[in-house]
Amino acid sequence: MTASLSRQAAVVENKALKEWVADVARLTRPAQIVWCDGSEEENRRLLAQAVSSQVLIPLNHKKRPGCYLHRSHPNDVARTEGATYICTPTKQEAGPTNNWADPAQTYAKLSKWLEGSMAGRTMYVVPYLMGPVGSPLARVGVEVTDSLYVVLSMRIMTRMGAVALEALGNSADFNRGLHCTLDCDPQRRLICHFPQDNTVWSVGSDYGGNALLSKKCFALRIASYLARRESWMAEHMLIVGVESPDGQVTYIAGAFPSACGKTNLAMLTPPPTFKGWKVRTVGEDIAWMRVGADGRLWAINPESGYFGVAPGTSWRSNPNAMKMLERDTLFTNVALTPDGDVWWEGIGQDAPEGTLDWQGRPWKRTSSGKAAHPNSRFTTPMYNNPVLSPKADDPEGVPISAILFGGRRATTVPLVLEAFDWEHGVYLGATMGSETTAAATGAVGVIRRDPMAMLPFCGYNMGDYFAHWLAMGKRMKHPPKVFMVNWFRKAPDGSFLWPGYGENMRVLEWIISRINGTAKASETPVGFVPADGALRLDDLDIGPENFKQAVSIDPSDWKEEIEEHEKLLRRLGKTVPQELWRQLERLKAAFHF
Ligand code: OXD
Ligand code: MN
Repeated sequence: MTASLSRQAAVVENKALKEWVADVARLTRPAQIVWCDGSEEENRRLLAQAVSSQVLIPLNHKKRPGCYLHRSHPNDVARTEGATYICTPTKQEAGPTNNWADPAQTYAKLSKWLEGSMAGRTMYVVPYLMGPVGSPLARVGVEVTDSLYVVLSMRIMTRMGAVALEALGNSADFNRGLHCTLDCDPQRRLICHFPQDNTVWSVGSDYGGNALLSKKCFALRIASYLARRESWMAEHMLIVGVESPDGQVTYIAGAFPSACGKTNLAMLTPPPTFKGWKVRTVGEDIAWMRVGADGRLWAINPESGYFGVAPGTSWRSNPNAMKMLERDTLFTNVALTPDGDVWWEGIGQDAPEGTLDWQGRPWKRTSSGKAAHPNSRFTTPMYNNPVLSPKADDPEGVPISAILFGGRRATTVPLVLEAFDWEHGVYLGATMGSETTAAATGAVGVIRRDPMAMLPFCGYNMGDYFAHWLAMGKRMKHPPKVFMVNWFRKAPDGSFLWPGYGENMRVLEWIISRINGTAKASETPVGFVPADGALRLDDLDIGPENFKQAVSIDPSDWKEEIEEHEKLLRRLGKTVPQELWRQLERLKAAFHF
């Protein structure tokens, strides 16, 4: 270790942190240790290093100031759920939806892989704060990593450096994240969580969700475990504030599986006919929520940046995102145009001649493959978002009036559906299904049950998670109303029945009117749907027939759907709360099945 670097470490006074970092260094044996302070100067230095070591390609700084392109290893382009483990003392604690491994054996196995793994390389220590400074929900994590890409991404995604050390003080209560890229070999790739130790060890991948340990690993898998123990919630949810023309703001949280439009909904631009309405983003991926003294559910976004899916983002689908991406953004696995700009499928114009694909190979419109990887991403500070909510940095967070559950379903699930009450809402979330996307490795377009969009992210037994949701409902005097939404329903000819994107404002307006008790609904066996004429369709290019289909409940589809619900509850086993079985029976009886 050089003298200057040891001086940096010396200013860190937290004994538990220093000891842990020393332990990791003894195991991985780096040539040097760099403690990150989160300063501008440090960022400039690390960016220059990333460019000279070809971790980042600078983009055209006239067109996109402060923007860079990163190309990941072609075998490392998405979260790898098969290599993701929950390591609890018993398999039962992890439950049937998680891969499980014994903690002691896993530490031993990974320690062998990690022995001397950073020899000749730099080990970065990245302290970070999840949540606004001073929030009762905020928590500290420290990620030790050998990846410059991870450090630069963590600086965008979290409040990183001195601010985190200050929040930590002398406490030993921080998430211990150890990340090592190793040789990026899928055979030696494991993302292991030790909830009892508030620890994550991730090796063999440099991809976002596997390697930015603040995100899925800490803020969801580990935090969901801590949240149950401490009576709060860590959820895969966006948070938006919707302001009506009279200035009333309603906060809504929404759980959607990966790559199902959370970022677009969180930054929605209302259509022209919704004059005076504003949608502002508090968060677009993760919500931490607690019951406030007023008996309502209060939410913060623990992150400070967005790691969003690039393909499909355009001036039409998400103009706010396009503005946000004009500067200070790291792009991963998008295509590169000859003038040093980025391109992806669905960006709204054709790729110019001479475009290179996500692996740097010449690409033509007639090429068989995609230019940008379907899971290519942008990493950008939330402060770039032109519609960022002024509450995004508020330590108290925002009070949630509605929770949405949304999947990607071509059939069965209506455009919007209101649950009868909290318990019924928990049932709808618990049994929701969605078509798989490119966000994780594996087949795309297959319907899988993804309870509360947390299937890949719940750090403990799913049945116990449902019980926690029910218990949280009992703790709230004013629980949010629960809705199911589906922007992706299709007509028999395969076309979408609903235009989606900004037009989803119409659904949000109906939801807000239901909260305020002013909108009409029709009761169906599965919940309330908008009554005829209750959801505004003015200036919209879809016929009333399409809309009718989009909100219809087809008993034969629901017969199959309910069979899938039942299979899921059986598979989850004895931890599933009786309340959910009761809901299933009620649903069957309502349909006379
Ligand atoms: C994400 C995901 O990156 O859910 O947010 O995969
Ligand atoms: Mn996500």
